[in-house]
Amino acid sequence: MTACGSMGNTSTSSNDTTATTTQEGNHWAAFDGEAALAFTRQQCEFGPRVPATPAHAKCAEWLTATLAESCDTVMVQTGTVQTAKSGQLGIKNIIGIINPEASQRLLLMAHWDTRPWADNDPDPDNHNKPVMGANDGASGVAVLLQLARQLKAEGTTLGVDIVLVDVEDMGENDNEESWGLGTQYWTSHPHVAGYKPLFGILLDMVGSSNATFTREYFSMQYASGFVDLVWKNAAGSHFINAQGGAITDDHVFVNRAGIPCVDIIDMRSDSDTGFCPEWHTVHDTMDAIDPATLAEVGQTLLNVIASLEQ
Ligand code: 1BN
Ligand code: ZN
Repeated sequence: MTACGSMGNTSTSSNDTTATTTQEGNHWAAFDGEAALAFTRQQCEFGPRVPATPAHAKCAEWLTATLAESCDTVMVQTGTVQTAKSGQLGIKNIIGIINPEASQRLLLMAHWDTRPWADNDPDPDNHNKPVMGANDGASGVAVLLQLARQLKAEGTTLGVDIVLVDVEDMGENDNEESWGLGTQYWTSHPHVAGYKPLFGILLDMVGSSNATFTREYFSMQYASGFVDLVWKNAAGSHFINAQGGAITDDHVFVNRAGIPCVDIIDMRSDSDTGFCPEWHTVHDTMDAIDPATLAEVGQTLLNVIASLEQ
């Protein structure tokens, strides 16, 4: 296994929370992991963002306002989805658009909802308690909010669309279609008619100090050239240049809709679930978030954007 960040043509900064590797010739300041950590915390301060709760509604307003500080246009897509266990639910997909006139576009996604049930918790008494989702939800959103802020501050010629999808995490085992409901709604109701970015990148569970980001199976099936591009631009030791497991995450529905999409997700070959120990437990809290990992993921996105600019 090879850590891409240690390959040639790179330069490294050693500050704790910007401990990332930038591609040579890259014009960006180092991605600010502490700022992304603060965005993670701000989401958690609302409480679990379980659909149809006041915390979810308040967080939607905050996300919309925060994206509006950095994006040229913000759209909130509303709709209704049918969940596996909780009937029909209203959704909000929150979309920030940077450089709307640019024809070359990159899609960036993360889910902002959190799971109503900590049903992987070792203690069965917690199975009906909600997940805080510091990692599973807030971490990916936080990296994208900080990325948008940096793009606004430093400028880019690329078109960038940040799609924060709702109701990803109300699925049930052995029912693939029950996951990613906000994304499934968005793929059948794109925010722009005929929407066709170059490709997409999904962030999911990108905040753990022990994260391993391997080349996820469905990303390789649908979008291997873009997986190559992302891993070539990867910053730091959490990106492992090896085949990973398969997961029906939001990117699968995006790929099925004809947009190549790569999942950057922390999957663990040494765990029974395939994920980190906090996954779908009441322990998915700020204690499990490491700003250095957030910085590596954000820096990787900056490197990819630099490689697409011109
Ligand atoms: C990822 C994080 N997912 C939920 N939380 C998606 C998933 C789909 C997980 C199927 C397990 C099985
Ligand atoms: Zn989840």
